[in-house]
Amino acid sequence: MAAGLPLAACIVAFHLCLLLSPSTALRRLSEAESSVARHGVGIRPAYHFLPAKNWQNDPNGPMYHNGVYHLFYQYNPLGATWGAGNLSWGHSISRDLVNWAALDTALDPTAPFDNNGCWSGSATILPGSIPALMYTGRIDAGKEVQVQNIAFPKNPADPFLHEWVKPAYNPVIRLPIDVPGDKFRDPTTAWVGGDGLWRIAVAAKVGGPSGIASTLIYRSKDFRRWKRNALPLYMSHTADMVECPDLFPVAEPGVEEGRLGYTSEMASGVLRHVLKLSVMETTQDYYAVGRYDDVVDTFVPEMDDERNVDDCRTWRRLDYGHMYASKTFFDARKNRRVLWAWANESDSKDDDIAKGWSGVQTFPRKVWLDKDGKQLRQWPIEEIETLRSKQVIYWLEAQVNAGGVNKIVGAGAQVDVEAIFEIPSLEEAETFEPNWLLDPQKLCEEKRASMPGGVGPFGLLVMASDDLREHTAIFFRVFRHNHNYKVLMCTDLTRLINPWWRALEEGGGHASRHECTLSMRKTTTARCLCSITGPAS
Ligand code: DQQ
Repeated sequence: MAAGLPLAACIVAFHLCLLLSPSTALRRLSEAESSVARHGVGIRPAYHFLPAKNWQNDPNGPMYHNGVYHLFYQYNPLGATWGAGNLSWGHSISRDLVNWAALDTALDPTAPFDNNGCWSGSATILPGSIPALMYTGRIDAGKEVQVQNIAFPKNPADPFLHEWVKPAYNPVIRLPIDVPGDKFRDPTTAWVGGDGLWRIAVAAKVGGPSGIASTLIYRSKDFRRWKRNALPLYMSHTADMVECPDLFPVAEPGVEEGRLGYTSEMASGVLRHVLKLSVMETTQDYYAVGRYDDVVDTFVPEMDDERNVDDCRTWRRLDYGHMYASKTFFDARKNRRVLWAWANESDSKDDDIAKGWSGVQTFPRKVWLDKDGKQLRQWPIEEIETLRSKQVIYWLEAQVNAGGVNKIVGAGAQVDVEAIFEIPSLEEAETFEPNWLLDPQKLCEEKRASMPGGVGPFGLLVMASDDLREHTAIFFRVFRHNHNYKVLMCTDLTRLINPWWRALEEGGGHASRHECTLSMRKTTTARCLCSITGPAS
């Protein structure tokens, strides 16, 4: 892989650390891979979590329990494609959220109440330190019926919780009469309200096929018998179907994050919550910061003017690009909230079958409320840095207004990049138009990597061929906004030739037509951390 720098803006110094080498544990799993063994090329990601083979999608039931992190995930044991009826819960464990060991699947579609798939759900740690998994069972009853089930560890004293049992009294929540059979799923982690009752939220479309996208609340005293609230936590008349809801508390600016606790702990100072929804029609995750009332169990988003409470598709995006069905958990080891999400890639079905796997989990990220009190901030957990073994530092001094590319040699197929750009003058920065905030991705599409601007684009070309015909641009632009500046970060994948096709020597020439904004920051210093996986060079 060659990496370079398009110097199209007024940067005078450029500092780049390339930090190489994936986790040995992950690599060990990878090497067992059929695809790598078959083709002898190291094209599997090694920084990101993925099972040894086959399809994975949503992260399920992440938790920290008795000194061990657990990650479950939607997994098709039978192949590299989705396969709705085959879906199981894959299960891996870790001491540090970085090095993972794979266990047998925790839940398989074997019971009458889940015979057509064990779909997404969450973990809750019950009093007595007993973890419980709540998940959607998909029943083939002539037509699809979704229900909510529960499972417990077979041996709660087993430190790794290898085996899980599904009580025969499942389902614990049946399909409501006003919800279509295929629109009732994805229970959240449970929490306790002021009345001492458990609550969970479940995504549903209420009122028939053209009903209302809702997040229903169920309450229970014993975690077995659940009763639906009359009012949903939230509903949208504009979105079609929402999935994988996630409700969690956020610390007000100035309140120590460690006091946040689990969703059930309404620590003083925790006055606000975040509701995250995955919207099926856009396959994107959106969130709002707002007020959750635990007497009536409703969530009222606090909106900026240009966003719409009812249309959750106008809410803030959790991220851009290929990222969906995210889920957080409270990490009691480090007193932080950690987010996982499915990176649903862009390979075709045929490519997935050929390579033998599909889907990665994003890095686990720490999330917290920004000091503006309106948006979340997030950053890969610090443990990720332990994957870095060889550090390569570049200082590039250049007068860059003329544009150009500096080639960095010696980068590997797996790198973390930290780049610092020093911009001596922001005089030329263009004015930011407020409505751009609603869709920064569109802004990236309109102002492509090749389009000159006031300050920017500047950035990195990664996964680049020597002649630069093939590359992925990660680029920045600085805008003037209300006596301050905003930095727009974009990736441009339009010149990407899939490394998998390349590895197969199919001649290349394909281009994935996708472009996205990765983040919008308010500072004049863009700190970016990119993890890049490519074919072994
Ligand atoms: N994926 C699961 C569903 C969920 C969807 C099935 C979101 O439970 O709604 O694999 O990606």
